[in-house]
Amino acid sequence: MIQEPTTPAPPPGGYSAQDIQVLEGLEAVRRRPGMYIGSTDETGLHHLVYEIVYNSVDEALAGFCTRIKVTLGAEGQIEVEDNGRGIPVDIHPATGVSALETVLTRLHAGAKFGGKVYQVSGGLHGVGASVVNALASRLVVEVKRDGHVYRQEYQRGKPLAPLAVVGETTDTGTRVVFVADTEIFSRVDYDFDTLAGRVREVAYLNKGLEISIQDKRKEADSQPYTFYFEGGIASFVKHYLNKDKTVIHPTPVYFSQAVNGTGVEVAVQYNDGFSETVLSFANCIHTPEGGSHLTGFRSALTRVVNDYARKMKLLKEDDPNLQGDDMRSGLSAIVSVKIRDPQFEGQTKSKLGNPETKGQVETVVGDNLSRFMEEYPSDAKEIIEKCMTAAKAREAARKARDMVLRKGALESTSLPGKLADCSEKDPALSELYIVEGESAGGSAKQGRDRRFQAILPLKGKILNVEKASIEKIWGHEEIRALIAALGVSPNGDADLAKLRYHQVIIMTDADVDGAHIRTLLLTFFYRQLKKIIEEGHLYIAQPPLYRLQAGKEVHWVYSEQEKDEKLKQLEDKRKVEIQRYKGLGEMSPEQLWQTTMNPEGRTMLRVNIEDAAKADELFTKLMGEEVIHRKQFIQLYARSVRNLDV
Ligand code: 0RA
Repeated sequence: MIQEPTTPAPPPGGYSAQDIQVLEGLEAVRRRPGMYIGSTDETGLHHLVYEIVYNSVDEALAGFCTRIKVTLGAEGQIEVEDNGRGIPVDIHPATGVSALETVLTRLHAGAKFGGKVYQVSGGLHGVGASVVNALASRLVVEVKRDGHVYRQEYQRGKPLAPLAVVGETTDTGTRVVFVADTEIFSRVDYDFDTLAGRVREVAYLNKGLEISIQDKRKEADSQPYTFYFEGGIASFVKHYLNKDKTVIHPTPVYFSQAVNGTGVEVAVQYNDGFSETVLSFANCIHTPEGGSHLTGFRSALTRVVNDYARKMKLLKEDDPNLQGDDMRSGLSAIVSVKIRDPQFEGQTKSKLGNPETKGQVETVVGDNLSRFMEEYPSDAKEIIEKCMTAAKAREAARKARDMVLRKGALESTSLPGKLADCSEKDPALSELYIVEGESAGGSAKQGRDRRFQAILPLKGKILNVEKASIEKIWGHEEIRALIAALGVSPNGDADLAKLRYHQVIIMTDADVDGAHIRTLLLTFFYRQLKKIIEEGHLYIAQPPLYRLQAGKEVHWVYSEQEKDEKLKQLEDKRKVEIQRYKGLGEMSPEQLWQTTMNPEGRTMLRVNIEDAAKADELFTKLMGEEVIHRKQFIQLYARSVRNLDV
């Protein structure tokens, strides 16, 4: 347990220039936490835990730690314990204080300080522990090494006393306990499932590492969840990505190899579906925007498949090469690299930039994949045939598209009949509302500002994209109306120059059906029009859940919590009339405009790639070919189906 603080005495000789620098560094973190952890909302809060866990993962990557234990305690307390070598405690020559204190108080003095100890670092910015320390009202660190137990406590980043020996031991390891500062974080409430999910992912990405997580907030003797995957990312592909799918070769192709200090680990397994799920990671950090590691993987895959297909005469002399897209259908894969100095770029800092990584991954994947093809010719043949089928489908789709184009259905001159277009012609100023159902569509058409808001009502549930082949997607009426309205065509040319609206807004009911249709649409965009999401054009409208009326005063509220709060405020005085909105169609056009569509007051959520990937995952679970899994999933989640938000 953390004890009550005592004010630290100033050091005997007064503060040195170096001390002042340290204090200023930590103060900078407290003043602008967002710069260091992204945000101070729930995401930033959870980030604190990850930073500490990553430090222990680094120790595991270095080969000295096999177990990490994460515990959520009462009053916002987080504990992370590992069985590594223990953070060094000797006096650090550059700072004059223990290496431990240096790590916890100097910015950019993360695990990499001291040079070559670590090959890689999992921390997002490599600033880890000191940032967490600065943002923690209390932090205790305990190190077991050299026969002793060392301990030091901090308050908002400042040591309360020098490092002290508090016991003897034959073990080694590091234990960090911290409490996030409520001066920085308005809500210190961790979501166990979020943390457990991430911890599980980290365990998959570090085979042989055991990570357990336990929630002691309500019951002190709750069961810990322990994650340990001997097969690492190969298990991830087999049991997670391909869980509800029929695979075309029983064992994932798996290899792990280092080149020039870069660790490259890849697992690949094809299923008989049409869509692709490739997740890439750099130092255990998910990179949904891809980057050089993914590019290297794709180009090696294309090359190896073509070479092998030629060699085995599966591709005839005058057949054209298979294209990168042909390798994607039914592909499930994980590409994980561990590199010395990861550079994260892109809109959400989730794209790996390091240029040298591309060639390194390409080499490792090229060598190992061609060896696999030689050693497992029947699996290789299945994979090649799958790619060749995709190539044929691509050709058929091109023909189908040409035909549709010839019919004029996709030309911008022939917009779908049910689109109520806006008069604005500049895409940057135009909005398209995709609305579920004819009646809601009617309200939206009447309620909108027709100068810049267009409405496209979609009939019922759109096509089940997962099961549909490419030709079917193209033939589907609702999809054709949607892409014709957008002015772009899926995959083939992902050129957004012709996109007719720069804000594409999905507006569905606030109920389970609405959530389902939203999942379908997100999945469609994710798989067929990813660019629209990547460039930040896709949004989700937020219609209110309730209308509260007290006398002449009307309030719209958007969540259960907001309703309860507002009711408390209003009910003291008057009788409040509560009306719940189930469907958009129940609102009058004026109400819809006022609450959901008027740019002056509306809230919209911008969809990022990770939201869409989650929708895609949920969608696979719900719609996947295997009915048994679907049943299990629905039973498992039936009670929380009201939270089926994506
Ligand atoms: C630097 C050097 C050594 C260990 C560590 C850092 C270390 C850091 C953390 C953070 C969490 N758990 C950790 N475990 C170890 C190795 C020094 C040596 O014994 O040679």
